[in-house]
Amino acid sequence: MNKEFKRYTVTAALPYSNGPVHIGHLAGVYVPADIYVRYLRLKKRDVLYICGSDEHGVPITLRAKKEGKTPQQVVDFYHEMNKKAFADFGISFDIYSRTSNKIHHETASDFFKKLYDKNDFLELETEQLYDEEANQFLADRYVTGTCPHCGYERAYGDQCEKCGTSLSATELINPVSSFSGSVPVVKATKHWYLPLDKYSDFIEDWIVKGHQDDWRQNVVQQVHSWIKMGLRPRAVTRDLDWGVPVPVENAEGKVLYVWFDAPIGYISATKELTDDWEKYWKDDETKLVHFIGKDNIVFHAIIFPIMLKAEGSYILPDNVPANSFLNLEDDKISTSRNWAVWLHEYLEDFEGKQDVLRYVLTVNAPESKDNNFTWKDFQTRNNKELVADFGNFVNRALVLTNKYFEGVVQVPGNYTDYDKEVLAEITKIRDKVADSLEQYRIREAQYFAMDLARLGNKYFAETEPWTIAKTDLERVKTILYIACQIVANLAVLMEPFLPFSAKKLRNSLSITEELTWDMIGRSDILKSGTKLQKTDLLFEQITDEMIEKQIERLEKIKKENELAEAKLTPLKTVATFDDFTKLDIRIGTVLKAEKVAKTKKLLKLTVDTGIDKRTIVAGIAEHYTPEQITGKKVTLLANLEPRKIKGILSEGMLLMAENSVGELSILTPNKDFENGSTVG
Ligand code: B3M
Ligand code: ZN
Repeated sequence: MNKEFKRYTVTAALPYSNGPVHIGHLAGVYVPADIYVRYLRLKKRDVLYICGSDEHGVPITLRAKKEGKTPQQVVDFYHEMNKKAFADFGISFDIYSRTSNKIHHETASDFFKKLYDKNDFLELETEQLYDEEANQFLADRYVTGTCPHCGYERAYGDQCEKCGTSLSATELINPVSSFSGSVPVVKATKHWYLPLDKYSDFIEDWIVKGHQDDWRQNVVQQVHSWIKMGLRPRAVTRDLDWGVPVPVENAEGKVLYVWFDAPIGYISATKELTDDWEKYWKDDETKLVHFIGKDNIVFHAIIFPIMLKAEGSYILPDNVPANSFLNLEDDKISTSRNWAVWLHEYLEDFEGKQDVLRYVLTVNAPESKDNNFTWKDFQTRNNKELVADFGNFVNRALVLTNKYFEGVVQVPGNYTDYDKEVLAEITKIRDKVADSLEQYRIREAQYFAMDLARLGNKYFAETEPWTIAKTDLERVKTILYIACQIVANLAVLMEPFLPFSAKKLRNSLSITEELTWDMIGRSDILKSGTKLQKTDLLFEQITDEMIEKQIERLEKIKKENELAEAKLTPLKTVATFDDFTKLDIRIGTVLKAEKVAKTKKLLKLTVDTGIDKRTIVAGIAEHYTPEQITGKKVTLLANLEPRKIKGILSEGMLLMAENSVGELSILTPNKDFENGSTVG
């Protein structure tokens, strides 16, 4: 664990290029990995940050089918879109490659071939689900059905998203083809299997015994439970026409399983980046780290390591920090339900505020359990922490230096004990941040880093340069010198977390030379005599209006989803014309309305029916206030047998419409008809 490494290969899960990326992606994988990598670069470590689009697999072909496009058109579109979104948020990949390119096809193909030639695969003919209408074998997401473990009715052929169990399509109860909607038949087909069972002891020794203390508990536990259930051979090929063709004879119409080729994508991307790629993958002195989401644990902690081990010349990951999921406003983020904050959309409304999102996502990073993003919290964190703590301190240091010393950093006088204490604190903060980062505790690291801004504020509160300036300008030189050093230290310390703001700070401080992590803590990062630049505020308030706009957008989506998901009430049995003519339906006007005491739902109405004025008790109090309904034209059933409700005699019934989510609406004629008009 304490081994010194010469270089680092850091990977972030390759997102499928079948849709845009959202805040859940950023929070779970790309921001934490980016923070870690930026820190390593500041430490002057040799590091590569590898990512790219995962462009194979059924999610892509399904999306293509839905959009009436070819798979290639789909991946081309989303690859560019996501590449740009990541760049816009400062995710500093050394390469953002893609698995549909040539170098990847060759690399994945060679990898398979090598294991094939060594006889590492089992070649098995098995019964698979087959769609006779579409002439297609149905693996993975081409088929849905009931999960044999938890009973969830929409489990996929490769995994149940409810209980997380990894499945094979033939285990599903009542399977249905996603292609044609038909019930599949079973048909024999040949595939190559990786015998995971042979590597069970290796995985157990390496992870469950070897990494139980330094890997995240969710990862170790998941691996452990897989081992306990017993690893089984797993097919690494599929009958599909989109993917890397299986590079052996008699394998027409077969491609590599997407989860076989995708992790090899990390290797091909490195190859594409540098001729020197082997030392990042095959040298024991390289630390390999996979940042992933929790649904990818088995692939990165069991299957890919077994592939690497079987191949024989590769290193294994030193850690696999897997995050849980981020919810949005207490609801699971979902692409199909449009329940997400899309990165490209965020930038339309919050231009230039990438760091605010990075910050808030890191504060709420789902490191040990699922976490939640709310717009209110986003606003509060920005206004209270970034603006009030961080921005305000920086602003005061710069503004006061401008005010008293024309923006020039002065030569400090003698330090007081308190000055020395404050300066010493910077190094301590740096080391705490580094310690957390080295252990992938990214949210804790950011919290510690913000301590430096808080330290700056405290320093001002204790020293009050604005008061002392009246009597002792010499002392103010020292105070502002120290304050500006803290700002300069923040420009380095915060760079991994808030790269855009760190850059702004460097500009404000006229820093042009390179700053490194180990310089943090020095009291002369910023030279005396430096002239500060005039700059804008580092962070701005986020207003209620901005937040309400976002909340309204989500409420609208929620409504649309509820309507789409709601079921209409089924039709009743036949009514004869005679049944209908018995009903005397009239137009009336509500003269008076009041709540019925001790009930939630009831209003007591006085209604002018044209014939008489009568009392009707109606169950509409949750939908109309007395004020809203008074004076309204309504439609009522006038000859309903009177009935006592809560001790009040109700003589008739208001006719109401009810929609699929249970909202009620009165029925008002769309011309101004007099009371007593008949309806029929
Ligand atoms: N594309 C799954 C996902 O986006 C997959 C990751 C591949 S990493 C090699 O969740
Ligand atoms: Zn399940």
